[in-house]
Amino acid sequence: MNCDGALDFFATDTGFLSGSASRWFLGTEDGPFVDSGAGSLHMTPFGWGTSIYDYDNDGDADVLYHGGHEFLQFMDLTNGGVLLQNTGECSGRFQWDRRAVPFDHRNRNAMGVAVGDLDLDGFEDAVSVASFGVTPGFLLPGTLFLGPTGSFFDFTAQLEELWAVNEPPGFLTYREGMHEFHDGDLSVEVASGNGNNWVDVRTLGTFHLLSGARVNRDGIGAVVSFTPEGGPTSMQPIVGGSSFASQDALSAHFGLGEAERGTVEVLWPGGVRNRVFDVRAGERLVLPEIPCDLATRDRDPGGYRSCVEQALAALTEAGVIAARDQGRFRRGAFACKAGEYDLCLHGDRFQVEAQWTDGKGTTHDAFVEALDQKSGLLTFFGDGSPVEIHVNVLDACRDYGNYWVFAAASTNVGYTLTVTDTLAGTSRTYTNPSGRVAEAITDTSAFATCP
Ligand SMILES: [Ca+2]
Ligand SMILES: [Ca+2]
Ligand SMILES: [Ca+2]
Ligand SMILES: [Ca+2]
Repeated sequence: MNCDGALDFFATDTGFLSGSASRWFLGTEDGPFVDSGAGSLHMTPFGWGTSIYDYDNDGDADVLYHGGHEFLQFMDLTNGGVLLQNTGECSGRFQWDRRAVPFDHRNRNAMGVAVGDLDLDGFEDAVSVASFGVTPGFLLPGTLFLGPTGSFFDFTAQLEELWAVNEPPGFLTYREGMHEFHDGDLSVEVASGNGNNWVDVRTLGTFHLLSGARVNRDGIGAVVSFTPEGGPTSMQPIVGGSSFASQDALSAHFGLGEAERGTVEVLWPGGVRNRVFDVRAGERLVLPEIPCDLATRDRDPGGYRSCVEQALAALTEAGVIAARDQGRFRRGAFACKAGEYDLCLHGDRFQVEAQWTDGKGTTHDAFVEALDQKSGLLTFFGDGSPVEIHVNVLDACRDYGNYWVFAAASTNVGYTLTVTDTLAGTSRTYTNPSGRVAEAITDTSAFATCP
């Protein structure tokens, strides 16, 4: 809910009647959840069915919930259907968007809630189901026991008396005739949308389709993350039985706000991660489990690459992905991931790294710093030490049909510089022996891998 990389949850409670509120709990990096309270709302109504989704497609998760309850003598009518909007961009602070649920559901004993994009317009719609309904008869103010609580919801609070102390004294009598019960019903609310962009990601586990795969076909248990260009990362778990007696649509739906594209990453049950770059606004992506762990890539690049290639061939053969889409999954699997020792150039395509050797013969990784899309600096000795190598990877495809590697090193330390075209899976290595003044590298035939 606050886009900090730790999953959070929303828990409903009996609200006005118990003095506690439905509220969200924020995950922390090392495990425990923090009760963040109800914030400036003070108090929120009781709830049953709850869905966490980005109803306004602005890039953060909002909360929709319904709830009613029969307490023998009276019935709780406090919750007319509540949409709590995550304010700003993933602030994790919520305000009540009263206009989002214009129909007053208070007389429906709504218990089930599910969301999904019913009309495929890119905005998720909401369905709720009530176990019964009641025509208001003898209404009591809901804050009678507690209030007013100072909450925005005070004025929605109502109770319906079902039984009353009547003649003869000491007996409860059902208030027959005061109100009328009717069967539960289904409510469908279709979002009217706004101008924000979205993507929709359907996870597809490939157990029994690919060797080494472990995940069920719906991808239940996976956590999908989306990072819009220039925006914070939001997460959505694929959950079976998403709320009370309900099931949300099984796709992960993300709002982009005004962003045009972003990166999807999925963490499958068991720990394997897959990525897809450049997912475009309005795209409905089917994301198959490619059971090759990115974490093994550095340790065993050849094994990792053949695992991915075999998986992509098998998925194409099985008709799960189109042959023309192999390239994007390949890119997601192999692309450079920037780090302290890994320099990414030309987006995430080229990876530059170096190892140097000290006077005792021990090798160390060089620190990297990007300058722009085509160049970067490498230092050997850590913070504040002089720049040892300046590297350029130049796109000379148009005129010479090649990517070029140019580098200048002002050192006589021994080093090995490796530049990899992650998309093509080919590397060039340049070595300087210890004690020799390094020569400039002007490799105009480095990668014949255009475009
Ligand atoms: Ca969080
Ligand atoms: Ca939102
Ligand atoms: Ca928001
Ligand atoms: Ca819709």
